[in-house]
Amino acid sequence: MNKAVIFDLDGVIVSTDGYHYKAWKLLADREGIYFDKDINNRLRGVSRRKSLEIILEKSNSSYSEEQINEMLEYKNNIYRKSLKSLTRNNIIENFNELYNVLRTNNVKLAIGSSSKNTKTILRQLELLDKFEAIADGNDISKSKPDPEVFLIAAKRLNMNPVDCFVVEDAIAGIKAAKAGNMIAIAINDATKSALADYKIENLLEIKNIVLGGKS
Ligand code: B16
Ligand code: MG
Repeated sequence: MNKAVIFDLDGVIVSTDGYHYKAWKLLADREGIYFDKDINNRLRGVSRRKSLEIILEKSNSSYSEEQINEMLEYKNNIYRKSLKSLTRNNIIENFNELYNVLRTNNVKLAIGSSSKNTKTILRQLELLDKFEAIADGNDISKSKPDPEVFLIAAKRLNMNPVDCFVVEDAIAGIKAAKAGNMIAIAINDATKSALADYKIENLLEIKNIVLGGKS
């Protein structure tokens, strides 16, 4: 039976969370809005626009569409500057080994990320040509926990959702995988989700989950 693994990007293959935090914090400070790491944690897997809406919950002001767009651009420009320092050395430990084992066993591999910067990040990590399909923030109208991004990835792989494993670090991403009828593997923050089919500490555990005894 054909199997596929759809990887979330931020928090699974690379940790850009610190860069997101720094950029949102600069915006929040500029606007005089309280922002901390706990609020930042709620932005995991959530689209840029929805992330700003969460940050603005702490503000009493109302903002025009033009101001919102300016804030999104301000944050994204800062974030994109920090992405320039990413190299393949920033790939999360054990991902490359896992990737090679899955490829050797003919498992189809895709990316399912909310980020509109997915291709830039993959290029920096020298991983851009390494996946059979990429679905990202530019493809979707509904952000995780909606399953849209994973369903697009499965379709591009020509796979049935039930044969797809999704690897996620965000609770919203686990909800999205389950809403899409996929098998959800949780790492880091996502292990708090009761919906996860598997909870892992190390990416290499995925070898046994997907391949069983075979490796
Ligand atoms: P961008 P993922 C998500 O990536 C991040 O976890 C989330 O913090 C971010 O707001 C979102 O991408 C959008 O990113 O501003 O680059 O479009 O975890 O789905 O790979
Ligand atoms: Mg993530």
